Amino acid sequence: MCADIANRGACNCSFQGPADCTRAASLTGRPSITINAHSPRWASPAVAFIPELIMTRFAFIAALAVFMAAPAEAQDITAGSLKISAPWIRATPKGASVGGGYMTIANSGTAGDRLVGGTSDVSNRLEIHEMSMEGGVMKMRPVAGLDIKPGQTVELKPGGYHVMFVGLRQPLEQGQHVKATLRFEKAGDVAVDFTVKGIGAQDGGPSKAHGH
Ligand SMILES: [Cu+2]
Repeated sequence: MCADIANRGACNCSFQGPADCTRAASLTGRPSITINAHSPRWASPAVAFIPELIMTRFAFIAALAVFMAAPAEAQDITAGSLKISAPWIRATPKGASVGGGYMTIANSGTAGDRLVGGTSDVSNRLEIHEMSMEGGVMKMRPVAGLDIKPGQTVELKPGGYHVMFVGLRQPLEQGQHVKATLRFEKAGDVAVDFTVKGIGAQDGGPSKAHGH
């Protein structure tokens, strides 16, 4: 049964016969259906008979593969005299309503600029927050803006300033990329791609009691 394909190690023969195998192979344009090994639902002969579903699923997995092949680290972004480096956001547990975003913003110009807000694809709002120790307790509060003076490099990091994705519409998973737009008084709107790092990621400084 489906010996031709099985001999090439491409079909796990979870399909029920030669006809199914040939059909599935021709649908994908090539016989390497190694996805079989990881997707139990593919093993159902009933599913295999629905070409549209197969194609949809295959296209989805292909898209996912491209997505996952994206660079692990986000690129630096230059906007006017500002350079935004290593933007990252911490992964969130299921059901979390907020997530913290961090980056370094350097101003090489002769005029100051100010981060005043932004928007994101994954949350209802994007706020600028400051964390500080108050009476031995780490607290955070929203601020209207964050100045980046001429020649200054401002670090947004756990335990300090950060952008807060408020009203998350989905959990943030490690390895994902989150698109956001940061608004600066002078540089204007700047598109930033945040890399989602692990829930325990620190990259400098403690980040306790980081909830609302
Ligand atoms: Cu916050």
